[in-house]
Amino acid sequence: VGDYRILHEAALRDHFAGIPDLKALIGGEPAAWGITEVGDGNLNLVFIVKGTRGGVAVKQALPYVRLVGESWPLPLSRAHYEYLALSKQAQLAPGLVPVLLHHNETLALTVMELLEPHIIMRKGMVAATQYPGFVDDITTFMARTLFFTSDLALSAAEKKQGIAAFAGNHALCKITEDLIFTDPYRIAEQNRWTAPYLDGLAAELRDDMELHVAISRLKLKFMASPEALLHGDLHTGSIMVTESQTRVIDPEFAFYGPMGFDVGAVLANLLMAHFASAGHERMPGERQAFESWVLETVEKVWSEFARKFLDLWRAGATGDAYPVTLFAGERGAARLEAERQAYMQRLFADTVGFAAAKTIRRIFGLAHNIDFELIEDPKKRAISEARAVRLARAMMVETGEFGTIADITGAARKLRDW
Ligand code: SR1
Ligand code: MG
Repeated sequence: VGDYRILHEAALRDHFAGIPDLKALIGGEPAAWGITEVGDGNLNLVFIVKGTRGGVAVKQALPYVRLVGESWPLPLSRAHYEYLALSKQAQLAPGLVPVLLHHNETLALTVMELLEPHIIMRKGMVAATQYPGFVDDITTFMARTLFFTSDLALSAAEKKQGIAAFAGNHALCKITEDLIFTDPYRIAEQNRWTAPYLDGLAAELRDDMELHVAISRLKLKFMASPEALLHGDLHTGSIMVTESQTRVIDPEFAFYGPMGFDVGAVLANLLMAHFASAGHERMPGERQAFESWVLETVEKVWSEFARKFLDLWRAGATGDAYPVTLFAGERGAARLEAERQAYMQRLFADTVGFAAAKTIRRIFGLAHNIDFELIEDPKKRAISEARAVRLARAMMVETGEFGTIADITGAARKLRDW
């Protein structure tokens, strides 16, 4: 890997001291900079560097999975794909990703604006915080990044170049293929769940052939449907927020895949925050208010995403799919509009399935989320998790029963105990 080395605080200070632009941006003498490693994700090192003028966020890929250790090697090239994806997202959804300041390919290191006072959205939701600007921002991000990298907006040649540019990120895709689409449904060393309460449910998943067919169809769709450039890991731990701002971070899993995988990730993580809420200590009335806001947000995320995506399509379908010459005149316009609606219905069905897959992996797989993990009482945690799994199993196996987003939120409301 050439001159790659892991940069701990001292080495990072020396490295940045030699980069005039960064040195000026941070301000003051490098010896006086405050440097802290703050990474709590599963894969990388993350530092905050602060000086007299300002601060920056620094992400360095490790040659292995941080969560597991050196026994699980992982290519440094993921930093390249993350940088590429962030650059593309900045073009397509300006203001919704962090500003890129510096990238060093050899060190697998990227420097970005320090997002302050933003926090990881998942942490805010564990504290029952509502985010009024979230729906508008995340739906703009998804509609624009997905539409403008799809065959609806690109020529066939541009689209294939896009696919090729991200094709090397297959090791990150493999993590998803294993951890989301395979391991939770079989005995796998790294699986864990809230034992003993969920032992029975874990065994049921391993024996549920209809579920195995459904998850395998989703896996195939994930592997073989390069519809658009995905973020690839769009959970609420990859979103930083204030009450009025949203920034999408961490697209190291980016590749060309099925659009429903990103949209489903957002919906799944909102639904998990909803189910986890019952297990957290909340002020009187706070729980109802938060859970109601989350489900309204689920509804609006889908409806606003669909509206914005369709508006982009109606306004500027410059891609090679659906050639305009085939839909001339009033009859053609009407038929194309009906087809757009059918396209969104198929995308919704994919979204429902992927949302279910994203939920089950967080409860039975390797990587869990703090929405559930911070519920201290294991019995309460298991109750919240079991409700989420019950809905997810239905969404995955009986996807056709969930024709609208209200069918999902309606089912979630029925599982409440207030
Ligand atoms: C071993 S990596 C586990 C998970 O962390 C990332 O955030 C992705 O969600 C991945 O599946
Ligand atoms: Mg991440």
